[in-house]
Amino acid sequence: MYKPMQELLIDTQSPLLKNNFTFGVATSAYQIEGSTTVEGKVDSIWDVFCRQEGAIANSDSGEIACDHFNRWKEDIALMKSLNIEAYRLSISWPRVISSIDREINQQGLNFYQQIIDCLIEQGIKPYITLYHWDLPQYLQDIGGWQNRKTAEEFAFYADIVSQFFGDKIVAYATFNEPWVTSFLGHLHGIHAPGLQCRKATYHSVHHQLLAHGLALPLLRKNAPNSQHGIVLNGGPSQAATDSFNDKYAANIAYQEQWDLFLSPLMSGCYPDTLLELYQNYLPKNYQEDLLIIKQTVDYIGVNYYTRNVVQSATPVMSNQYTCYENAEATEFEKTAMGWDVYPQGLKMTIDKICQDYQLPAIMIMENGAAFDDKVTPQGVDDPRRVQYFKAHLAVVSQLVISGINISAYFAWSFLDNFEWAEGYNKRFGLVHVDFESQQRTIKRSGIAYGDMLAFKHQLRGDK
Ligand code: IFM
Repeated sequence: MYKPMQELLIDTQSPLLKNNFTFGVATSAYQIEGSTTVEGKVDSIWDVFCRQEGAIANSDSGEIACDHFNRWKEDIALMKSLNIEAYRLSISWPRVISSIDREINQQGLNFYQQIIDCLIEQGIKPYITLYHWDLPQYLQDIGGWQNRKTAEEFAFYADIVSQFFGDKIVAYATFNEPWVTSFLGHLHGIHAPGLQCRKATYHSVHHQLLAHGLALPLLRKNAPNSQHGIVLNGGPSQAATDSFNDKYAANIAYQEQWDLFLSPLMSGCYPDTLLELYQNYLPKNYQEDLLIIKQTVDYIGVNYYTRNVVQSATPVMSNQYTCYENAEATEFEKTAMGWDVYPQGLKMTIDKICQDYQLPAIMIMENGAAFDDKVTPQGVDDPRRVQYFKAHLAVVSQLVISGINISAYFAWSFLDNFEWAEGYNKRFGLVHVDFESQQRTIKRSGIAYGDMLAFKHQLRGDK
């Protein structure tokens, strides 16, 4: 009998090896699909942003990406060969709703339907993210997330998608990492739409939260047996020094990453400290929306990669006042993104958010690392990624043993893909992609992930 190597989850008693825990892989539409102008798909803000000179490393774009639009069958077969239990993909809004007049693009819906049906046929559970950053450009043209109407349009889009797929989807996520869209896209200007404005940032936060709140009842009506939630990102914020200013900065950074979202979502109010600083940047009458935003969710998704080491900064411009910046932290191993490998930060983060809020189940919706992988005749040996997963899975195990309700873990990412402003240089995949030939090669980490799942299924006596 085939004996899978069990190098990722050393503790064979781990609760993660039980049936009620799900292991998956994740991707997002713009990062893998390519075919950005076919079958009625219109521009997203990322199509437009990538055309701006200097916006993306190496002038890369998602135009071809992993050509998943044409290769999805092969990709699902690869997933199946790795014993993957669940696949978290995102739907491209501009593939599905093609104009400001709410034209529905049936071809776009059909594209996702074939994928979802194929996943179900293969016994892989589909998880869907409705917004993974590719806002239709026609909405950006009326102000994007700065305009309340975008929240209403999101609810319409969520309604259409969930009417179409209903309960076939195990879990819907309204938003992926609204912090990133708001802060990297509207304050730091390094993501689409490339703005640098504090007011735009807080409007974006509020309107995404409102969109979530407007969509949730529709999702529940259309897919009463699916789980519904939202996915946030971040880690612990640690002050670079013991100075009062750095500690203050670290606290604000933490609150903007977590409390700015969790507090309205779970408690129906924005955090006092942030209101004192930034109330004027929120839309007028924002209070009236708080009741809509606070919906019961079935889960909170957490994307964890690293910690943030923060120091206080001098304000740059009055309208983009930012009191903190990331500090260079040197003592930990770094990934190719320059991020510290810091598995204990996952525990610190989850312990803290569970202490501060009454949370439903938690799903780790993304976790992973970029390294400079090389293909050799022997394959792609990525021991540091194997080690990264091993260390983080040990933490997830610990958290579950300590009584925290974590029900799923998704590795980011299934395939090497378009890493936003970094282009194709940063490889996060369990599967290596040669972007010239589109050749896929399963990395050692992918084999290890597949072996862990083979072991789990053997242990559980699955066929
Ligand atoms: O690639 C991204 C993903 O789109 C969102 N979460 C973080 C990943 C790595 O940067």
